[in-house]
Amino acid sequence: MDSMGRSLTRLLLGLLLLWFNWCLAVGCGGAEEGGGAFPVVVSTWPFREAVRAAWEVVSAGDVGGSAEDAIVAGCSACEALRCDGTVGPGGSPDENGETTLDALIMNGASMEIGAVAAMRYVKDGIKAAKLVMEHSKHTLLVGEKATAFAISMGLPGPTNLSSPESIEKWANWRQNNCQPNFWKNVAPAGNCGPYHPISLASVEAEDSGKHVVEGSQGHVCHGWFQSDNLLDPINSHLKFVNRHNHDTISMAVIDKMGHIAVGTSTNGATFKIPGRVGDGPIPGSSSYGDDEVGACGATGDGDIMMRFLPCYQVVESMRRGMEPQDAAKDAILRIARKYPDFIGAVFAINRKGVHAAACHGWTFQYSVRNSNMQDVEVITVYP
Ligand code: SD4
Repeated sequence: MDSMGRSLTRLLLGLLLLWFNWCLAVGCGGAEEGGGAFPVVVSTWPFREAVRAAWEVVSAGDVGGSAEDAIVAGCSACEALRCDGTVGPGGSPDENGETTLDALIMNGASMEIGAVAAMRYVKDGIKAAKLVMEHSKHTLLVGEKATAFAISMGLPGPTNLSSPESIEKWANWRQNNCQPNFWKNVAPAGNCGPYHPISLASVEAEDSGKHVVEGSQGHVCHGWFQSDNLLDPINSHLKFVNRHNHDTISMAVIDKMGHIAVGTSTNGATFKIPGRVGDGPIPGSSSYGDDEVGACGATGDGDIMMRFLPCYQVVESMRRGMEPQDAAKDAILRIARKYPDFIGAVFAINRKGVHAAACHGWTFQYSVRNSNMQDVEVITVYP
């Protein structure tokens, strides 16, 4: 065999090996329902433009772009469009009227993560997160220090992240005596503060009073306690956790090589206490992925959800053999058992591309695009 023949043989053997590895990674035994059509992009909510932007990157050419680049393209599109007013600049003002950003990106091969939390004055949340992952050995940077890092690495800023809409929303809330809000066990109630803690003993005494009244008068006292935000912090909180003030984009991409990346971007919860960090930049809470298993994205009440790391749970359940549907339901149930009133959702996708979702307290929608589809498809999930 001449040297050209030997090179050709080596090339063919190399290609065979690549194909074999890919089969090991994603399976070549035919598509399962909803699976096997790579690349694939999944995102929370009907964020069609974001999914299209990610799809364009990951489906381009023979090899396609990387899963990480697709995540950045998709989440950046949502930030630029200010999806639902809850992603990117111009939404979810905190108690001071300021918008801050939480974002995370994860590489499912190396398990590297970059994240920024409560980042001020920079509008590119997901790009800042990717800079943390690629140019530092850290995982999470916060506040103004995250801002300084992002600007030093070339992102535009400092920029005012407020919009006329966010300022108007905040002004209305101030006019409404800063109600509802995220405080509990503080005085003065029904007011803008400054707040001071009230002793838990006195709350317990009030609570036992409540039970006595309930015992003697049925539910007559219910309305009275609902209006008292000191004694009913959970209900007062729920009044303003809904689709349009509490939302996020979490996205998972499996590229043509079967490599997985995930990302999340959000401006968090409206009227949060300044300094609050949601689940968005918390690894395993808002999103998580592992090339060997699959990925997960979450949305909802981050203050509750981050206590359970639902996306870590989903991926680890799938690693132990659960189907995406069961893993998603299980993660949501684990939270609902402790917080029956919580609002949230997760989607799950395994490495074969089979996807599912589960939700609690609201109707959830997620978006999918794979090579079997002509365009993004939106799937509705009921609690
Ligand atoms: C948070 N989970 O900050 C985020 C944002 C959100 O649906 O609302 N997600 O709580």
